Amino acid sequence: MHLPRYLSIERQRQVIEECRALVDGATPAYVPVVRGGGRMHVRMLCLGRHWNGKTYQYEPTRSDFDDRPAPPLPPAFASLAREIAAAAGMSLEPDLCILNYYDAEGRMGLHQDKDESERSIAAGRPVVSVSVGDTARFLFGGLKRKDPVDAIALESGDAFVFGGPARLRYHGVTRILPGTAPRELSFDGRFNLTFREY
Ligand SMILES: O=C(O)CCC(=O)C(=O)O
Repeated sequence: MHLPRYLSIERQRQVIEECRALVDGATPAYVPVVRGGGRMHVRMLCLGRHWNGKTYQYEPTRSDFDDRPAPPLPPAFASLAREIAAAAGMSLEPDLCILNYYDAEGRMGLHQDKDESERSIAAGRPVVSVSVGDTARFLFGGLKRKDPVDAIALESGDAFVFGGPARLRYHGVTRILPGTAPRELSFDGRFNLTFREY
């Protein structure tokens, strides 16, 4: 479910402020190198639990990078995710968030979010995605990699929720449209937060 402009400009501003502080904080965002050696095209910071790009598993500390513990999920972020899940008619008890910063060259290949617990995925607990800043060209496909995809513009303040039978649908970001963030935000690039329940 796509919830365009779910966040007011004021709430977008608050999310950006918090994200900026987190990605440049004591445990900063970094560019993951994944299994096979490829560098991702985002700066990533996992909150609550760390997603290890080498093992594709969650862990408490960043053993693929600097061994620092994953910073906690801020309570205000967790309640935002619960609120959005409810607005989409679903329920989520988020215990982790993957926060990604995309610059003008940022992108993310088509993938499934399937590293959370079997219980969570089987229950169809949704992924709640929140975007702020520049618009992204987001692809949302089917349950198989080769299924047809819809291209959706995710704009600043948009939420996107996929759960239930859609929980394992392939998705990715082909490009960022630089300079499209609302001018009032004085922000270049894009933050995307995906909240999940392990
Ligand atoms: O940036 C987005 O909209 C998608 C992010 C994503 O697919 C992920 O973090 O798994």
